[in-house]
Amino acid sequence: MTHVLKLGGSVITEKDTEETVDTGNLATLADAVAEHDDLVIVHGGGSFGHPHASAHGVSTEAGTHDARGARAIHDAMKRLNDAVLDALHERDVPALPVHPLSAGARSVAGGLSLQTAQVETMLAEGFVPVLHGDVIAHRGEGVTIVSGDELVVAVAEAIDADRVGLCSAVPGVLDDDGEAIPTIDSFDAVARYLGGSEATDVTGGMAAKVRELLALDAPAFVFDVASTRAFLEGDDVGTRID
Ligand code: IP8
Repeated sequence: MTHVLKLGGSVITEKDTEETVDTGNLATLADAVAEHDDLVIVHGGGSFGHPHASAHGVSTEAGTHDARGARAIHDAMKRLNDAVLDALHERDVPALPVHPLSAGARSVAGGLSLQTAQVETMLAEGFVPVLHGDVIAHRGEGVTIVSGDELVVAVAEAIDADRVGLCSAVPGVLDDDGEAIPTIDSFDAVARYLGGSEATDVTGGMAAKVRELLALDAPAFVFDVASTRAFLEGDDVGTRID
């Protein structure tokens, strides 16, 4: 059973303090991951990628030709990726980094093409690939941001993943009473609950996540840190999107 697991940026970083890892959450997640194999991890930007992206005016659609700015965003994401890899290696997880800037591009229309032969080969050889939201070359725009959620969808499709999980700061997609909606099978049915994200988030918050996950063949789940172990054990947790 192949899982793709996204570690949300707001989970593994302290979103309001720049470039600060939430070491407690990262340790809990790394402990859960250490008990499983056949897994691809993708992580978001949190207080590493997003402040740099907004400082340089870069989003998934608005690009820059400023190489220094692009590098500042990419380097911040590599620092967070290193922290994730360190936590995994401390627990003997055979994790390897995959940097999307060097593995893909966007067309003029914004469509993402991502090489995944390295991810497939790493998995086949028993490694755990760890991708991250990044800057990516974008025809006509310079570079734009590729979100962890887009990467999750692209990788899950390419490797034909069985299940996709998004570990987020909340226990699922929440309704107006703050309860996790058990299942979502259409965007319109839940659009009224999908507001914006509070901290700096250049990639669109929960609405963009739900749209992307609905487009996937594999079932996707949105849940919190406490449910990650159960997700990896095959349980339905949080909100199921399919
Ligand atoms: O946190 C965005 O990834 P996300 C990464 O998954 C950057 O939206 C570089 C801002």
